[in-house]
Amino acid sequence: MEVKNKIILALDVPTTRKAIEIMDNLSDNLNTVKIGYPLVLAEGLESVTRIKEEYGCRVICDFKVADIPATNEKIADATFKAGADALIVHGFVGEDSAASCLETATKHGGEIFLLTEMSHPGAAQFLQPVSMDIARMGVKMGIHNYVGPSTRLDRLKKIRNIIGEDSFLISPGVGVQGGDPQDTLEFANAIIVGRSIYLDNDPVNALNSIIDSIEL
Ligand code: FNU
Repeated sequence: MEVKNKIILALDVPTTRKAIEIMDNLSDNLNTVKIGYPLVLAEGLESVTRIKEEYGCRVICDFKVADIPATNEKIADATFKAGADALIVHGFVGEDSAASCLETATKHGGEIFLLTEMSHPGAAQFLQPVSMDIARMGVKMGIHNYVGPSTRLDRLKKIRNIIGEDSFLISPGVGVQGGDPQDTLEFANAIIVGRSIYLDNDPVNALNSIIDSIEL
């Protein structure tokens, strides 16, 4: 997966109209976006289909899927039918649940990203003690793509060591949550950025500043 400028835009905006307004200004410098519950719960999975059709970009659906295998399969099926290219899946629910998403993704020619450790402070409470085991589970399952935190680079480095150089690691937490773009890219293949871009008075300039700050 080649991510243009190594930046994935998190489109956590309340309407498809707003997402389109942002993408009209930024799409020249991006080829991958991430769409999650804020937009899809407001506007439906049509928002995924629409963004995909309009910009031809790669869409990663951030649904942090964490249910029993049978339900995960239904969630994954609906997501890929809507046009998603990839789906973010929680690892803590166990191998069978993640495998169900992986199998469904493969059936649709899509991919999954396994979420290891999250970027917010609360991730240290329950998730952190098992996050490296989740990464190891992913390797055992043959999963290629992972999500890890830009807010704890020591942990991101450990995740990279476990999954190996050939795996694809994307990292949220850059900007508002405190992570640094260039430092994160020492371990991650691409960064996920949301508010630092779409909340800026000048999103084009905000995106360009991040691009300028990183070595491509
Ligand atoms: P921004 N996100 C995250 N941390 O922030 N998917 C994680 O550990 C994780 C995520 C998402 O802070 C978050 O939901 F697994 O505005 C949001 O969509 O730059 C984006 O990454 C970060 O947004």
